[in-house]
Amino acid sequence: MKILIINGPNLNLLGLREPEIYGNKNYASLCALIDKTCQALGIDHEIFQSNHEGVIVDKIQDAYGKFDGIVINPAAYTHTSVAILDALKAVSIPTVEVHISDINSRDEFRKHSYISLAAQKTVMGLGFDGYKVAIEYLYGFLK
Ligand code: CA2
Repeated sequence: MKILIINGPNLNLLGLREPEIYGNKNYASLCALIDKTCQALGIDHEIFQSNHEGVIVDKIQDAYGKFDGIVINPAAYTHTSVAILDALKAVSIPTVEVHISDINSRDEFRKHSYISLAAQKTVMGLGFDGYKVAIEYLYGFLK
């Protein structure tokens, strides 16, 4: 089993600001948690981060035939990107959406997710542990 973990814009800056929302750990420690979770389950994985919508679309297209599942935190593109939604629908790879914060209890504009329309499940509000929950769910779904 091989899964792709995609992180969207500014997530590489985790730990720098807004610790009350995203915690005080940095992106490297998020990647370490993902590595540890995948290793424990015997999952082959790749972590990918980009600040660019088209680059994320290209990565999803390129995942076709190479990955069995996707975990994605599209960050701000969650609320704007029909292009990422369409790419996920086009490749039809089982996908779990994850958010560190609870997007339903923040700004009004964060309550809508285009990505949810292509996701098997959305995990939110669990901090970094949400990635663990998302990977474990995807593992159970694909197994
Ligand atoms: O809660 C999440 O995981 C989000 O996807 C994070 C996005 C936000 O736009 C979504 O509405 C919810 C923001 C990621 C940027 O994170 C920061 C990193 C460093 C400093 C401040 C924010």
